Amino acid sequence: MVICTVLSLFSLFSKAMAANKERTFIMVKPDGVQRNLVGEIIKRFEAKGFKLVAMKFVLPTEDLLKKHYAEHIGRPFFAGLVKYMSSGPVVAMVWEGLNVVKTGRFMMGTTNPADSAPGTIRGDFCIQVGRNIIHGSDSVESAQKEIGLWFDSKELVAWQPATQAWIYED
Ligand code: DAT
Ligand code: MG
Repeated sequence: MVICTVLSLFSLFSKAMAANKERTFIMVKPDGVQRNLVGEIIKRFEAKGFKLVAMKFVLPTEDLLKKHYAEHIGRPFFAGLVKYMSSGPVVAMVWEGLNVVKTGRFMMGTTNPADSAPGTIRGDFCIQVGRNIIHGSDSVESAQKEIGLWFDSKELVAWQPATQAWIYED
């Protein structure tokens, strides 16, 4: 009986821990870098309470971008999208936390900044869909694919932020 209770408590604890470890791929696009919005964007994810797991400043190749945006191959904006995304350096990041994929999308705002609510990143800092300054994974599965494309597993840093007990109940 005691063992069962301990095991079920452990199982609940493990599930909560696993949920807190969801990851997303966030990227400041070339326009966000050129417009000096890198710090502003990082600040929002940091201040929210999410944990930075990896970050790099990189000039992406067209080959990498074609893989990253493979779901859009054939769309009329695809060529322009790859050209714009390869036109300058980007800041690629992995952020971790409870529901980080969905919350990250809320923080970004909708794809077209014209529809993004004020207070969101796209709502506050950009105007057109073709210059919407930030990328964020749209599902846990996309996040896993994108993190694997942009980062080597050795680049994902294991660390314990001192703030965790003040951000999560468990
Ligand atoms: P999101 O970046 O919100 O996930 P998406 O995956 O539908 O949006 O599209 C990827 C990017 O492609 C988007 O951030 C900007 C560009 N894009 C999408 N639709 C477009 C359009 N109609 N015209 C120009 N660019 C577009
Ligand atoms: Mg997308």
